[in-house]
Amino acid sequence: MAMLKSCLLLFIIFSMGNTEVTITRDVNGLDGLDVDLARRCPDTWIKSGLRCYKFFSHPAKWITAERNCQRLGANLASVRKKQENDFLLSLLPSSTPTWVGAHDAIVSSNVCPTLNGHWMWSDGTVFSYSHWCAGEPNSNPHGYYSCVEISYSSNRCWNDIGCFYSKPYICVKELRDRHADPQLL
Ligand SMILES: [Ca+2]
Ligand SMILES: [Ca+2]
Repeated sequence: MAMLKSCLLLFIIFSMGNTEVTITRDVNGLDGLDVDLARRCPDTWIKSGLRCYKFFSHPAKWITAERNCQRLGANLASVRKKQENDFLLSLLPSSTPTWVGAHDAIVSSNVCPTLNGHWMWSDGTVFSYSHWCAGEPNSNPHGYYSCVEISYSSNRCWNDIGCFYSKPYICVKELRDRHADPQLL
C-alpha cells in the first residue's frame, strides 16, 4: 500500500512537471531555452552564456564576499570549464588574485585529515574542473587553506589559501535557476 501511495505521488509530481512545461510554452510561444537566452543581465553585470558576472575590486574576506554576492541574488563565481576560467580572467587585471566560490569545508586537518581538500562550489555546482597552479592545492598538513583564488602568480592559475584574507571577488548570477531575478524577464 505504501508503495502504491509512493507511485501515485510520483505520478502526480511528474504530471505537474509536464503541465508546467506546457504552460510555459503556451504563454511564451518559445521553449525554455529561448526564453532564457532573451533574458538580460542587470546593469553593470556582464553576460556570458546564460550567466551574468560582476567583478568587485574592493577586497573582502571570502565569506563576506559570498554574502555580498548572495545579497545580489548571486554567488561567488563557479568555474565549470576552461572557457569560463578564461572569461573570468578577462574580467580582472592580470596581477589581481581574486576569490571565486570554491572552498573545502575542513579548516583543520588535525581534526578530520581524511576529509580535508574535498572542494565544492558555493553555488552548488559540481566541482569537476580546476586550474591549480603547480604544487597546489597545498592545504595539507594544516588544512586551513580552504578557499580558492584565481589569477595567482604570473601563470594566473588557482591557489588554495586562508579564507580570512581580503581579496577582490567575482559574483555570478544564473539566468535560469533559483537565483534568477523574475524582474529580468
Ligand atoms: Ca582545508
Ligand atoms: Ca596554496
